[in-house]
Amino acid sequence: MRIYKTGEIRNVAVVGHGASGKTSLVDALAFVAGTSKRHGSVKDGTALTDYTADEIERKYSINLALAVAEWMDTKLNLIDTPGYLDFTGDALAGVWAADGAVVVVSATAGVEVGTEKVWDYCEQRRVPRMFFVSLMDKEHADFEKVFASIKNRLTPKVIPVEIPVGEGAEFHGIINLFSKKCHLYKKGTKSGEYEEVDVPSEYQDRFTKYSQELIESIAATDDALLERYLGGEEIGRDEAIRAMKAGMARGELYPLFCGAAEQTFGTRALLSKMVELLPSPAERPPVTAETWGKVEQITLQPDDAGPFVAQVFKTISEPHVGDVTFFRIYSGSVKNGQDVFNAPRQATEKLNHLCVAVGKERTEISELHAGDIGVVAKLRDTHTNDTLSTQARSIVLAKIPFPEPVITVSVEVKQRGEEDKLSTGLHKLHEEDPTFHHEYNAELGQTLIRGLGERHLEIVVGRLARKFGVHAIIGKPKIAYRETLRGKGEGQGKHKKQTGGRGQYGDCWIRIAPLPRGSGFEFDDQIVGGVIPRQYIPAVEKGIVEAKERGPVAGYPVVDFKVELFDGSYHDVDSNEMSFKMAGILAFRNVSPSCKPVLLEPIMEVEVWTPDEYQGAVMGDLSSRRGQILGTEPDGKLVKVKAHVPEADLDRYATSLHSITHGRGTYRQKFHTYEQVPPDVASRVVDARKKEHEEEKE
Ligand SMILES: Nc1nc2c(ncn2[C@@H]2O[C@H](COP(=O)(O)OP(=O)(O)OP(=O)(O)O)[C@@H](O)[C@H]2O)c(=O)[nH]1
Ligand SMILES: [Mg+2]
Repeated sequence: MRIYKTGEIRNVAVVGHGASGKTSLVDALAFVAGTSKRHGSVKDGTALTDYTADEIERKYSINLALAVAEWMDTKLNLIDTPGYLDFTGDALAGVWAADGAVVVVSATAGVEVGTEKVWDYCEQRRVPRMFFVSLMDKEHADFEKVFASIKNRLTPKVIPVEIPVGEGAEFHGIINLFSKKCHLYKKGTKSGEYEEVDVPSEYQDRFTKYSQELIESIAATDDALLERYLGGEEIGRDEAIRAMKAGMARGELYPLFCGAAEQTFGTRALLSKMVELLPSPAERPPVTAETWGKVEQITLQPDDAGPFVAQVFKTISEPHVGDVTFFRIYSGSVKNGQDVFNAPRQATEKLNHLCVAVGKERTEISELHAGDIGVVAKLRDTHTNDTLSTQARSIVLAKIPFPEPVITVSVEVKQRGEEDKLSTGLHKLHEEDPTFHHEYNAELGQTLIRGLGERHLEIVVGRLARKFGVHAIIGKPKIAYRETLRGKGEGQGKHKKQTGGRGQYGDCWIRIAPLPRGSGFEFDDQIVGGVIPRQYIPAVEKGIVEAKERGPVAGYPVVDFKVELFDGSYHDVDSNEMSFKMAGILAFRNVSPSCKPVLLEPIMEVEVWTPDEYQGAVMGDLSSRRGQILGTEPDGKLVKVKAHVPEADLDRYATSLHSITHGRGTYRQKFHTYEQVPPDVASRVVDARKKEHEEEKE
């Protein structure tokens, strides 16, 4: 592959809902351009950008992957992204690394949840976009309906540049509104070849209508052009394309294309328009960054003359290779074998075997220019979202705002003794994938993993087994229950032991009283007259603090109560700290069961965003989870529902919200308070806890 200069590069993210045909499209584009020698398919497991074992087995994309299509002396870096929301972190990363996007919308399904999601990412990054209506050859394909759904749900600024000839099984050509020609695909077309003919007479009316709409939309974005158009002047093709490109850069126009990638229909026109309408890195606004240490804001121009700065937007570990790092250069150029610097990690990295990736194949290249995307293997200390620069000019880019995890499960090793391997594996997987998090919760005695969905976490567990040889089992996270004392009580704790020689003696009297929720624990020393010597009083407190970690109801920590130490006695010889600590423990154990102990559970404050047609179902579901609805309010196009829900009833809530709202609902939760568990629920918790203790003993 030859070396491309900044102006000859287009970085294009291919985004859309799951199964809209992105991977098939990327494969077809690279094949039709001639850069890839084989036309692969998702069904056969040979698609260029679905090459990992997981993807081949499941037949959908999990990781973003790169392909290249060399077309019209331009290098199109195609970034294929996964459509499933569980892997949406990679869709975001793909958009971040790109300068333009092709939003793929299925001709049968129209705009879906995943389309809206990636549209938001493109809005955040302000990348120019074009639409591709895919699967035009599928039964029930409906171009008009899809066009209307884009208009209604995404943007009124969408404008067709092509219209299909036939739909579904009849689909066999495309009329191009710019060239005013019709491309008819021949039977057995392999690489997008077509016959160019005049617009068929039965399509003349539609052609006239859409052509007029197209030229009016373009003219409307440019005053001078509009004036000439209204004056009856003809606007030439090149001029119209220039104006359209400028309009797209300002977010005023979104052209729409169509085709059937599996049959390579519509691929040539799309390739040409990606080159002509999407910006090169040099045409994008400069990005801001900070110098390392001095924290001074700087602006990076996509120019070889600038300092080398690149962002790692993906790391993937491959069998027999190790970590492979994908990076996008924002400024400067880089040579094969060059030393670069990862400033926040203070690590020098050598870019040995600098490569360009086409699917799983990597081709070594001697240099890459500003704006290009490169791949390198075996960096030692560089992870997703890191910035690479040079020691002389250490610079850090703003991080890619990866989404926060929404689902938590516990993991446990199948085989004892593999705990260390588990924690190393989880740590490595987090460095690769910032939407995956893990922690060890000492109170629960569980390792918790968090991600964007159940499918995401299943994939993580699969990787643990394959890459790190750790077999882990997914389970339900435990709930951090508490206990409290609702009544007052009083009593003694006496520890006395006489075992020949020096004995042990500690004796104390305490009063327990409840405190308001959230107060924790208070210790009140009311000893007078030295009935317990000063030096032993902290020992009594220590004993109570230790004992309250296992409450009388089910052995959970006891909170929100006060202990008054008001009496006791001691022995001149046998009393010591240890004995008074024991006395404290015994006093708490004696008195607490009579203080109306109850179980408390964590209550979460939950905010759910849903389209209003699902509001009733969402609220009904929250109520059935013992939730208390606090209120609803409109928030943009959605309704926000606020509720207090016990954490115990929120297990896998993300999954049910997804199904209730057909994937359109999102939610956020945070800890609110502890509240008493209703008696029927409490008895179940107590029984389960007892069983757990018995199992532990076995
Ligand atoms: N009829 C028809 N089917 C297609 C076409 N393109 C893709 N498909 C099929 O549609 C399904 C989804 O295609 P993919 O290319 O995997 O879709 P994707 O958007 O990459 O899916 P995710 O990776 O899950 O987001 C596969 O079964 C393809 O064989 C097409 O042009 N025509
Ligand atoms: Mg795919």
